[in-house]
Amino acid sequence: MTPSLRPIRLYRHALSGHSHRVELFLSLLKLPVELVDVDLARGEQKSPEFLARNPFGQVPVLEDGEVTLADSNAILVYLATRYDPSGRWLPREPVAAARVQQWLSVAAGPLSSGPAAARLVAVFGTKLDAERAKVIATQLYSVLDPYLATRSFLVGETPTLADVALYSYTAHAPEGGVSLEPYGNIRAWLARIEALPGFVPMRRTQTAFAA
Ligand SMILES: N[C@@H](CCC(=O)N[C@@H](CS)C(=O)NCC(=O)O)C(=O)O
Repeated sequence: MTPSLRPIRLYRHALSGHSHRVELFLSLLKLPVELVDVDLARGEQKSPEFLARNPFGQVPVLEDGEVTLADSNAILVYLATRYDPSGRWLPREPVAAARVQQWLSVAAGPLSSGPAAARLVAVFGTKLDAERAKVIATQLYSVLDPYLATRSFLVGETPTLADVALYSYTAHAPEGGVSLEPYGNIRAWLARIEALPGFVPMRRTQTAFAA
C-alpha cells in the first residue's frame, strides 16, 4: 500500500501509555503525525463523535486516510505492516513473528493489569486494587528482568514491536509505586530504547519516586 495523502492523525492523551506506544512507534518510523488530544477527564472519549471512531470509547485511535483503527497493539501491527517494508519491527519469520505476538499479549495482559493499573490508581485515582496490581507487576518484572540478562531486546538483537509495546508502562511504573530499582536488566533495556533514533518520551507525572 502506498502512504495516504492526508497526514496520519492520532487521537491520544498525553499521559496514556497506550497512546504513547503508538506515538513512539510513529516517531521511530519517522512518520509525520497530527496529534489530537482527547480530554479523558471530561469524558470526551464517550461522546457520540468519538464512539463512532472507537465504540470502546478509549484512546488511542489512529486515522490514516480511509482507515480508522483502535487498540494500541493493533495500530502497531498496522503501522509496521504498512510502513516498514524491511519487516524489522514485525518479522515475517514464523518463530520471531510468534515471539513478538507473545509480548503483545503480555502488554495487553499483565503489563496492563499490573504496572499500568497501579499507575492509574496513583496518578488518576482510578478505583482499582492497587495491591493486586503491584503483585502482578512484581511477577511480570521477576520474569522480564532475568529474560533480559542475555538479550539486548525482547525478540532478537534489534528492536521490534515487542519492545515498543512494553516500553511506556514499564518506564513509568515508578509513578504507580512500582520501583525498578531491583531490575537492572530492565533499566538497561529501557536505556537502549531511549537511545534509539527517533525516541520520544512520555511526560512524567509528580507521583514518580526514584527508580
Ligand atoms: N486495549 C486498549 C486499551 C486502551 C486504554 O485503556 N485507554 C485508556 C487510556 S490509557 C482510555 O482511553 N481510558 C478512558 C476510558 O476507558 O474511558 C489499547 O491497547 O489501546
